[in-house]
Amino acid sequence: MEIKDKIVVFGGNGMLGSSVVRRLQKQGFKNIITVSKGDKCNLLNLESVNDFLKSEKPDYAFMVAGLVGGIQANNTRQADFLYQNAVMILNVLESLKNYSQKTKLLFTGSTCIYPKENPQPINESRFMMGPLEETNKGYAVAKGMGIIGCQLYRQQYGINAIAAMPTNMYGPNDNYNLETGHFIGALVIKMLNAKKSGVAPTFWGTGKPRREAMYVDDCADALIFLMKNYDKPEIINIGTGFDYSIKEYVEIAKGIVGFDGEIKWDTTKPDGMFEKRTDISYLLSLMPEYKPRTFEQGLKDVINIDFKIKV
Ligand code: GFB
Repeated sequence: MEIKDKIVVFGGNGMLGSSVVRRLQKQGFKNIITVSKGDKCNLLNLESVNDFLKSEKPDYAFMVAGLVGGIQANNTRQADFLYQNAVMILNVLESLKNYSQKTKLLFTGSTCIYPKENPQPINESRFMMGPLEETNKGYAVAKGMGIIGCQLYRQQYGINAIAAMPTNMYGPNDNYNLETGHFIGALVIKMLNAKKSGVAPTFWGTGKPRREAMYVDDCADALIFLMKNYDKPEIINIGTGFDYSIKEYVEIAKGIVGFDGEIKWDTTKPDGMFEKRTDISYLLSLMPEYKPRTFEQGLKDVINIDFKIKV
């Protein structure tokens, strides 16, 4: 990747996309075009994607756009998550084939594509090896199809498409909507509110499921590394390698925010997958310097950046 190369970031306004842009800029890249919902091109429309790629012909494209959300958004809008995520990646692949075959594409899957149950940590070989978690079936099928799409467009048309499997993320520019967002974003808001009001926050489920939590900039750095250095069809996990239970995250956040009151649990809400810790040995074998930050550090960073509060 040369500094002058043209780089498109589909989904450039989202949490991950904006982080990719930030980290690319930090490395000196200047020729970056961000595409987000409602501007430049509509990823749900093939003609629109064709027009865009025909005129831009980027050297590199990060496909991190998608309809995303936490467990409740996924669970209640399964058809939308299936349709939109499937169509977006298929349009990008088909359009690259039609008009920009030299573009290198990096597509992000997700660790929730792996089967509901796995030996821990989850190795890349688990892809398509079992039944999916019901709460995010639509999203997982669409993202899994995107991965197969990358492999097949490479095989048939020689498109250099690679696919990474990021774990759960949080960080600057997260979705802080308590209904549609992910757990860590909700944890930050609920804890800051509890500290301010003294009212007991309510979390979802039993608190027993285990999750990784990756600071988004750590993921973006790994994605940029892979864009520069990885050219294979095999998927590659990007995680932290360590996880905590939801209850443990709540305890850590209580300590960092300085709230020591009661916590309530709404067990009518789903738990989702029990655990999904990633095996990151493949990534580490290529990028030994990869060192995701601790959750404690990341939580302090995001509260500081997004809420201007020093904790
Ligand atoms: O992050 P999250 O929404 O998604 O939920 P998933 C993680 C866990 O946190 C679940 C619990 O066990 C929730 O029940 N939880 C506790 C809460 N309190 C809350 C809360 O206030 N808000 C939320 N959101 N969760 C997603 C998939 O699954 O993982 C997506 O649905 C995506 O497809 C993403 O792939 C990475 O980790 O369960």
